[in-house]
Amino acid sequence: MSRAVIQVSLFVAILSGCFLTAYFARRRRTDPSPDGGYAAIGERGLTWSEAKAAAIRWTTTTNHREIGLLYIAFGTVAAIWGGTDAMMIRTHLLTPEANIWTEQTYNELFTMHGLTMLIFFVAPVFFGIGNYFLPLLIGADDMAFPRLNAVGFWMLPPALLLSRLGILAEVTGKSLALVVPEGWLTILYVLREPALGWTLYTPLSTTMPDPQINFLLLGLHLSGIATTIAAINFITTIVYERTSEIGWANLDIFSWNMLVTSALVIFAFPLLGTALLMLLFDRNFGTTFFATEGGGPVLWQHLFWFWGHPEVYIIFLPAAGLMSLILPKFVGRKLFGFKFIVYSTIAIGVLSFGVWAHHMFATGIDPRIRASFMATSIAIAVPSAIKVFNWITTIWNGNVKLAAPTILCVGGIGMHIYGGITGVFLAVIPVDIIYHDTYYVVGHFHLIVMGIIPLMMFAASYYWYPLLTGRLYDRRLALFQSTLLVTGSALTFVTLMALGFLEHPRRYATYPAEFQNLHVVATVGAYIIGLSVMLWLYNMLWSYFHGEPVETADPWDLKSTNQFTREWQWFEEKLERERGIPPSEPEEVRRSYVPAQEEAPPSLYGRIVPVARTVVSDAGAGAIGGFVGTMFMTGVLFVAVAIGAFDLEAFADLAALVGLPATVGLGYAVFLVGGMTVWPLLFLALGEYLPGELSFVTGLWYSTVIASGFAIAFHTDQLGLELVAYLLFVLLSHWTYGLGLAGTIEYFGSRHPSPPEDQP
Ligand code: HEM
Ligand SMILES: [Cu+2]
Repeated sequence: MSRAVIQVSLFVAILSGCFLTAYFARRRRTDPSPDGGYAAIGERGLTWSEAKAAAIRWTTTTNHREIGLLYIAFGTVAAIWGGTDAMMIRTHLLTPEANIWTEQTYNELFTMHGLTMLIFFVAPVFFGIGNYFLPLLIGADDMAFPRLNAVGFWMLPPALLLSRLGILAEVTGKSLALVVPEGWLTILYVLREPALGWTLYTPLSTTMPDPQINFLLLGLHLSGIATTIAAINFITTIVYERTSEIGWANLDIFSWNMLVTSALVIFAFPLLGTALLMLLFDRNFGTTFFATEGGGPVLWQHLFWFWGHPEVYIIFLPAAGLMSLILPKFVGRKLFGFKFIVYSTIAIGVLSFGVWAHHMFATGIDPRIRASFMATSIAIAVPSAIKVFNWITTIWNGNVKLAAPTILCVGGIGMHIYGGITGVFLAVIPVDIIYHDTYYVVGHFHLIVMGIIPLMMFAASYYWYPLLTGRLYDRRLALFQSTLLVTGSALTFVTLMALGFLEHPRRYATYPAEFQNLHVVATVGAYIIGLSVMLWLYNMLWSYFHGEPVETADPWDLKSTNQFTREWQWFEEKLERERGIPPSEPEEVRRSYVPAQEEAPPSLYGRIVPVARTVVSDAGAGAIGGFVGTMFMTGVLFVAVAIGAFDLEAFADLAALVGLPATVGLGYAVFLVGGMTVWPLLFLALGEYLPGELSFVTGLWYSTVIASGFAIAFHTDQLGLELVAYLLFVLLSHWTYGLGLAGTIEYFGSRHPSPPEDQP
C-alpha cells in the first residue's frame, strides 16, 4: 500500500489520539483545577467564541512563555512526523528485499526523516525551552524582541509545509482520486518527497528533476531565517536583559549553553542560506556553482559541512546545558566544575568551525588538509570529555534520587559516551575510510541525536512539568517510560553499530540476508522507542487534567540542597499570588560540598611533614610485609624443589633478566628486593580498588593476579601433570606471599589507628 497514505494516516491517528486523550481527560475531570475552583458542568465544553478567542490569542501572542509552548508543540509535531518516517525505515528493513515499500520510497524516507528531525524537531524544541525558561532564569521580563520572537516562530510552520509538500500533495492527490478522474491530478503527483539524503549532495541534487527539491530548498531557507532570528533574540536577551544580580560568573549553565549555541547559529546559518540559494540557482537558472565545469561538486560539501558540523553542536549544546542544569537537582549536589563546563562549551563552539572536512575524508581532498582536520576533530573530543567527567563527578557521592529525569540523565551520559568515543574513532582517517557510509556512522550519531538530545528534552519535560501545569505527572508511568526509552535507544543504535562493524553500508533499501537478525533487533528497539513516546504523550496530556495538584513550589526538594533556582522562585511567587500557597521551608539544608577549613593554611613544611611521615610508615610496613611474604614464599619454594616441581636454576635466569651475572645467589637477591619494594608498593597503591573488605582477601586477589602473570611469563612448556603441579605451585607460593604481605600491613595498620574523620 502507498507509503504516503500509511504515513499520513499514522500521523493523523497519533495526533487525534492526543486530542481524544485530552478531550476525555477534560471531561472526566472532577478534582479542582490548579487555580482551586471546580469546573461547573456547563463550563466543561468549549464554546465557539471561547475557541475563537483562544485561537486569536495563540496566533498573535508575543509572550515568551506562550511562544515557548508554541515552539515545543511545533517541535513535538515535527518529531512525530520524523518519527513515523523512522518507524517506516525500520519496518522496511525487516526484510532483506525491498518488498514492503519500494527502493524509491526508502530513499525518500531516510532523506526526510533526517531533515525533519534535525531542522524541524530539535532546534524548535530547544528554542521553545529557551523561550520559556531563559528569561525566568536570568530574571528578564520577556525576550529582548518579543514581536520578532513571534515572527521567528511563525516562519516555521510554512517552512515545514514547504519542505514536506511532496507527501502532502501525494496524499491530497490520492484522496481526490476517489472522487475525480486521475487525469486531472497529474500536477499533484509531480511533487515527490526528495530522495537524495539529507546532505543534498551535488551532482545528484542539481540533476534530479523532482520539482519538490526546489520547495525543499525554499523551506529550509525559511527555517534558516527563523533560526537566525531566534538566535539574535537569545543573544540580545542574555547580554542586555539580565537582572543586575546576574553577572557572567553566576549566569546559569543552560543560558550559557544557549548563548554559545546562538553564536554558532549566527555564524553558521547565513552560510547555509547562501549555499541553498546557490543550489537553487544551479537547478533553475543555469548557474554553475557546483557543476563540474564550475566550482565542482565538492564545493557543495565544503559549504554544507561548514554549516553542518557546527549544526551538530547547535543541536547538542542545549542538550548538554539541560543535562548540566537538571542532573545536579536529582543527585543532590551542585554542578561540579561549573567554570570548566562553561569553558568547554565555548571551546566546543570555537573548534566546531574547524572540523568540517572530517565529513569529506573519502572525497580525495589534499591529504595534508585531511591530516589537520583529523587533528582538530580529535581535539574537539577534549572539551566534550570535560563535560562528561564533570557530570560523572557531580553524581559521585551524591544523594541520587530515583526519578524519571535521573534515569534519563544517567542513560544520556552513557549513550553520549558511547556515541562520543565512536566519533573519535571516526575522526581518524584510516578508520573513517573503512567505516564512512556504513551503519557505524548511523549508530555513532544516533547515540548522540537520539541518545542524549531527546532524552534531555524528556527529562526537561518531567522536571518542569509541575511548573508548567501546576500538577505532577504520573511518576510510575514516567519511570517505566524513561526506562523503556533508554533501553530501546541503546538496543536500536548499539545494534546499528554492530551492523557497522560488519561494514554494512548505509542508505540501501536492500541487504544480504545474513544481516536480517540484527536488523530485526534494531527494529524491535525502534518500536520500543515509539511505544515509550506514546506513553510520554499520554502522561503529559492526561496528567494535565488529572495529575495531583502541587502543594509546594518545591516538588523536587531543591531548597534542601540550595538549588532552588530562579524559575522556581518565580513559580513560588505565582503559587502564592494565585493559590495562596506560602513558600515552603526546607527541613534542613544539606551542603553540596564540605567547605574547606577556615583556619590559616599550614606552612609548606607543616604540610609536607605529615605526608612524608605517612609515606615513610606505609613504605616501611610494605617493605616488612614484603620481607615476611618473601620468606613464606621461600619456604614453599624449598618444598617445591624437594618434590621436583621447581628448579633453583630459575633464579639464575631472573638475575640474567635484570642484567646481572647469572648466578642463583644474585637471582635470589633480586627476588628478595623485588618482593620488598615493587610488589608491596603496587599493593599499597592498588589495594583500595581490589575486591574484599579484609586485607587478607585483598591480598589473595592481588597475589592471584601476580601469579597468573608469572605462570604465563615463566611457563616452559610443561604438559600434563607437570603443568598442573607447576600451576599449583605458582599459585600457592604467591598466595603465601600475598598473605604475608597483607597480613603484616594489616598488623601495622591496626597498631596505628587512622585519625578520626574530621568531616561530619
Ligand atoms: C526512533 C528513533 C530513530 C530511529 C529508529 C532512527 C532510524 C534511522 C535509520 C535506520 C537511519 C538510516 C537510514 C539509512 O542510512 O539507510 C536514520 C538516519 C538518520 N537519522 Fe534517524 N532515527 C531515529 C531518530 C533520529 C533523531 C532523533 C534524529 C535527529 C535529531 C535523527 C537523525 C537522522 C539523520 C540526520 C539521518 C541520516 C539520514 C541520511 O542518511 O541521509 N534520527 N535514522
Ligand atoms: Cu562533523
